[in-house]
Amino acid sequence: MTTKNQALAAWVQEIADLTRPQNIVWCDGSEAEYDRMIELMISDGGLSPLNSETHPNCYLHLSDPQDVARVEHLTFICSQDKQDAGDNNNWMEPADAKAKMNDLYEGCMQGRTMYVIPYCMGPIDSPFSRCGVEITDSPYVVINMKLMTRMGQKSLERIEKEGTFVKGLHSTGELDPDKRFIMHFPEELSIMSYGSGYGGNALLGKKCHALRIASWQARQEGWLAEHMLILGLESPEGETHYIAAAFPSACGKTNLAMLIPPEKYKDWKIWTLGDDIAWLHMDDQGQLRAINPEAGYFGVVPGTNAKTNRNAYDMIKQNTIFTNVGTTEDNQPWWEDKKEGAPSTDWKGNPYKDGAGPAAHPNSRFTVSATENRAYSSLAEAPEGVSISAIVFGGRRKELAPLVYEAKSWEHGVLIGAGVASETTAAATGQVGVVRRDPMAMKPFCGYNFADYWSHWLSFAERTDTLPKIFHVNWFRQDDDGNFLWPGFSENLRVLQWIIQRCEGESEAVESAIGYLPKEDGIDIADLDIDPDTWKSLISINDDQWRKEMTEFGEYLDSFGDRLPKKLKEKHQEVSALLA
Ligand code: GTP
Ligand code: SPV
Ligand code: MN
Repeated sequence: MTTKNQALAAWVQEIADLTRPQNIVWCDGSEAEYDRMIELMISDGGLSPLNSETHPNCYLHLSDPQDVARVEHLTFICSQDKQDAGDNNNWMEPADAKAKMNDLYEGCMQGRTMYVIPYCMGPIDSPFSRCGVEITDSPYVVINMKLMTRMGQKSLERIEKEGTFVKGLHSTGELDPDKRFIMHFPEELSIMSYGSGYGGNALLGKKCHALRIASWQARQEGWLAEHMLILGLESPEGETHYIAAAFPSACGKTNLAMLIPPEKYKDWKIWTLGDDIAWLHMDDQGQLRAINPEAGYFGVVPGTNAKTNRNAYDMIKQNTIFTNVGTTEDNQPWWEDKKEGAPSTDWKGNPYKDGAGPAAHPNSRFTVSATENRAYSSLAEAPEGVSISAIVFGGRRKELAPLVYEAKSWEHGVLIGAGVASETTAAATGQVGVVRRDPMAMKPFCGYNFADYWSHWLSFAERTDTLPKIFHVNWFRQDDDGNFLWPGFSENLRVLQWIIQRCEGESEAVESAIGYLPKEDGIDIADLDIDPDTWKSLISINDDQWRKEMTEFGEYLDSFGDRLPKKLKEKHQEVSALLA
């Protein structure tokens, strides 16, 4: 296999000359190819088969222990002008970045196979989809890209027809944390990644292309590339509303996207369209429509059990790649809060020792095709996407943010999105559990200056008057002993119901400075074990805390200087004045 596209053929040759692989393989995306790659990886130790009776066609990959999460401090946006990347990104001059990377790439694939992976982000026949080609020397990347994207022959055909594609070059290199960089060149639609084999650092279609590069393109072309799940909420009457929700990494997107309603609401249904990324376009009628550019899930394993997420739990019993989990004595995958079995080995492949840390790495992941999910929406592959009724922002906050509140307007909603702050998680290297500002859950993923990004968000109000309503949720409020105040998971359905009722004008709300809050009986919790005071605190605000929050948020906004949209500043002042 090779290609009719001259630019692609020339680029592949150029990279081969630079990296000097032993051989070059063009990936066709077939099942036979996947099976061959699995065999190859088993034979060279990159994968081990799991118990084939309990987990048919499931495999375990253990990363280098120093390479188990995204590396935000080593991730750069290399725009011509530093200000275009903004203070929200690390920046490097493009020529310097390329020189640095080319040094690392020089001869790096000697003795290795270079894989050429054409892929399509989004349904292959959707006008909103975008293609890319990832060149990699990692078989792990090949099998993950097969599950996560539309990969292979069909994508190559689309590339040959359209003539454009995002160029992604990846090498695992020496896996040396001091020789690890994830560089983005948005003006050239290209990505260079070196020194990591892990998830968002290495599967370049995901965060690098579908968020950082795509967000840059989306701004120029009038759409949005967001760190959002997409779900359909179907009522017993058979009416379905679609919701897109942005929560930071490891803050509940996959779980919400696959939610199984509690017993009391068993006639309701949640359909999954996507669990991590949404591309949003405005249609001719002024409706915001969403597609999921991905075709599979790279989801957090720990915490997944029959109670928290039955759909995911069952989905990962077959045809799944596990990365950095432990195993049981009979070679089943094991992780913390699985609520079944016991660990025998840990994520480093050592015998499990009680008290010596978790068996599964907190950022251990499953990779599985979306078609394995029994809640996968029949519209997930629709080229035109689905019409979005509500946009939801959220974060992990022990205090401050109420369970749910609603923006008073689109512009106010943009302020709420820009105000998202959340406790850091194991999805990225660094300290866990510290609150940091994470606007729209895009801090690690927005490929350009946040000030310009907020202007872009605000600009949608000028284009239509039928935009979705905007909400904010927080499933993670805690008491002084660290217990969650809200049961979460399935019970989050009750909050989604309120959100849809608000969209339909069916539920009254209480106006507050920060937005509309539910009335005490606005969300049915009669059958839940929540005492009245706790409930009140979940759906009200503490003015002192909020005054402090708005001051800090205001300082953060001001740090963007002249580029900060005036409208956002006005909205911030409006809310602050209401709290004064
Ligand atoms: P990324 O894949 O990193 O983008 O993460 P995500 O946003 O998809 O998060 P995910 O759904 O995988 O959840 C991350 C962690 O949060 C898991 O350990 C879940 O068990 C936990 N979690 C998810 N939803 C809830 C909830 O409603 N309440 C509580 N307490 N925990 C939750
Ligand atoms: C995230 O960190 O938000 C993820 C996992 O979804 S990764 O693909 O590594 O970015
Ligand atoms: Mn994510």
